[in-house]
Amino acid sequence: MQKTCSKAVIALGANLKLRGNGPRETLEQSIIAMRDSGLVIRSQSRFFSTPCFPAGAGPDYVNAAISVETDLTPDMVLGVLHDIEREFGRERSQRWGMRTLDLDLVSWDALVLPNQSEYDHWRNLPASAQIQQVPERLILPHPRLQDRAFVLVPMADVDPEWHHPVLDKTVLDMIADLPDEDVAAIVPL
Ligand code: A4P
Ligand code: MG
Repeated sequence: MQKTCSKAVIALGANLKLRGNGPRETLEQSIIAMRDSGLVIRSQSRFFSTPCFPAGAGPDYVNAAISVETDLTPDMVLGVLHDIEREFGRERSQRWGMRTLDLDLVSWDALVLPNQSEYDHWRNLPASAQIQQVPERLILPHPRLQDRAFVLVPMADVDPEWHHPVLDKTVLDMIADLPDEDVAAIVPL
């Protein structure tokens, strides 16, 4: 029987220079590193300039998304992403702090991890607690996905019809739920 691959979306973001390269070059190089690590890249979004969240906390970001196919497990892919973040100079000093490279695993088919109740806990965490509490385990889908135009707009380039297994909405539905000004602020480079 033929082995079926999983399909996942990875969100990329950076707002600091690294070794003389701007954020866009860093994101481009990280995509090559992900490919070299064995992820099969099905499609790649445009690059977008996005205002820093929280507002005023640093320079604008460059964000993008890729859709990948893989035989690896979700935890193995997260390990690959962490290795590449390290290779590209990421230091985890502050939650939501400035970064040379952030790679988040956003979706994995219709998988909810580690289970629905823990996913609900992270998704419903009040904003004040989000900056202090960091999950120790992989949470899927990414619990802030639906709030973030800088994730959803690039994701719409690579997997617009992906269906959120808990919220029962597609990527395009989640974008339509965001304030118009949040979406308009995500500008293709
Ligand atoms: N973790 C659990 N689930 C996941 C997942 N699905 N993907 C764990 C990635 N990591 C996951 O992540 C913290 C811990 O969550 C890790 O140990 C990981 O194993 P992190 O990447 O170290 O921390 P973070 O990036 O600060 O947190 P998070 O939740 O990824 O934050 P966001 O939502 O990515 O915010 N503004 C603009 N314009 N563009 C951006 O890209 N990014 C952020 C980071 C803030 N502001 C931004 C942007
Ligand atoms: Mg992250």
